[in-house]
Amino acid sequence: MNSNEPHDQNDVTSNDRHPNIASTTTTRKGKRVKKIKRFLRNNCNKSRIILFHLFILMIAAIIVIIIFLLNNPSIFIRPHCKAPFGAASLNSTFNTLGQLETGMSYNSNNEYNVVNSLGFTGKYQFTEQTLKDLGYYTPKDNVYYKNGSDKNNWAGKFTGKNGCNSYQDFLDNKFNVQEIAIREEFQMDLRIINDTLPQNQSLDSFLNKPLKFTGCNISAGGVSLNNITLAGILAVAHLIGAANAAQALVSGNSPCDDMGTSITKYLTDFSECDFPAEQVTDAVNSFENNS
Ligand SMILES: *[C@@H]1O[C@H](CO)[C@@H](O)[C@H](O)[C@H]1NC(C)=O
Ligand SMILES: *[C@@H]1O[C@H](CO)[C@@H](O)[C@H](O)[C@H]1NC(C)=O
Ligand SMILES: *[C@@H]1O[C@H](CO)[C@@H](O)[C@H](O)[C@H]1NC(C)=O
Ligand SMILES: *[C@@H]1O[C@H](CO)[C@@H](O)[C@H](O)[C@H]1NC(C)=O
Ligand SMILES: *[C@@H]1O[C@H](CO)[C@@H](O)[C@H](O)[C@H]1NC(C)=O
Ligand SMILES: CC(=O)N[C@H]1CO[C@H](CO)[C@@H](O)[C@@H]1O
Repeated sequence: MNSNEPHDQNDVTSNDRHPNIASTTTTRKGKRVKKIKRFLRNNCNKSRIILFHLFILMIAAIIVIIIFLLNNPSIFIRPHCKAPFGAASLNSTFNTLGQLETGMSYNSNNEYNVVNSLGFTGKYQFTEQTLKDLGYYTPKDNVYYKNGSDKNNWAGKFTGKNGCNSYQDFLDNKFNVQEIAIREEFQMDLRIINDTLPQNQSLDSFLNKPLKFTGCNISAGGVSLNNITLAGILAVAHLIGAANAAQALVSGNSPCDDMGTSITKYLTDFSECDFPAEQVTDAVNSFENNS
C-alpha cells in the first residue's frame, strides 16, 4: 500500500481536472481488500473446495480432449503417409487412406461400418460401382451412384465373393472383406491406368518425379508437387476413378474429388510412401492364401 502513495500524487497532477478521484479510489480499494481478506478468513474452506473442484474439472477436460484426439487424430492434423519403401509403405497407404476417408484412427475398428450421407461405405468409403467392378455387388436394375442415382443405395445383391453375402457382411468386414477389396481395387486400378495412358507414357515415367498441376481449386500459377509416388496415384485412383487419375497425370489438369478437395492434396499426402506395383499383387495373394 505504501508504495502506492507517490504514484497517487502523480495521478492527481496528471488528472488535475478531477483531483479527488485518486484518493477516493485508494480508500475504496482498501475497504475492498479488507472485505476480501475477511471473506477468505471466514470462507477459506469453501474456496479451497471450489478450487479443488475447478482443478478436478480441468483434469477431466484434459482427459476428454486427449481421448477425443486419440479417436480423431485427423481433426487438427491431416494424416500423412510416411513409411519405408515396400510392404510397410503399402500397409501404411491403406491405413492413411482409411483415416482420410473416415476421419478416424485406423485402430478404432469402428471405421469398417462408417457410412456417409451419400452411402459411401466402410473404412475406404467404397461406392457401389467399385464393388460391382470387383464382383462383390450386383446393383438393382443397373442403377447405382452416378449411373441413374445420386447416392449409393445398396438396393442390389451381394454375390457371395470371399464369403460376403450381404451389405451387413460387408459392413461387418466379415473375413476381412474390406481389406481384400481395397487390395483388389489397387490391382484393378493399376491395369486401368496402364490401359488409359498413351503408349509413349508409361506409369513409371511419372513416378518419383516432381509434377506441376493446374485445375480445380488450384491458384492461378498452378501447384508443383515434389514427388509423385505409386501410393499417391493409387489413392487418387480410388477417389476419382483410375481412368480419371491417368488422364490427370497426362494432362497436368487436376480435378477435385466429390468433396471439392483437389487431388493434388492426396498426391502430397502420400508423397513419402512408395512401393513397387508387384507388391500390390503380393498383398492380394497373401490374403487369398490366408482364407
Ligand atoms: C503388412 O500387413 C500385412 C497384413 O496385415 C502383414 O501380414 C504384414 O506383416 C505387414 N507388413 C509390414 C512390413 O508391416
Ligand atoms: C500395359 O499396357 C500395355 C498396352 O498399352 C500392355 O502391352 C502391357 O502388357 C500392360 N502392362 C500391364 C502390367 O498390364
Ligand atoms: C506421346 O505421343 C503424342 C502423340 O502421339 C505426343 O503428342 C506426346 O508429346 C508424346 N509424349 C511424350 C511424353 O513423348
Ligand atoms: C473448391 O473448394 C471449396 C471449398 O473447399 C468447395 O466448396 C468447392 O466446391 C471447390 N470447387 C470445386 C470446383 O469443386
Ligand atoms: C519419393 O518418395 C519415395 C518414398 O518416400 C522415396 O523413396 C523417393 O526417393 C522419393 N523421390 C524423390 C525424387 O524425392
Ligand atoms: C441410367 C444410366 O446411366 N444407366 C447406365 C448404367 O450403366 C450401364 C452400363 O454399365 C448402362 O448400360 C446404363 O445405360
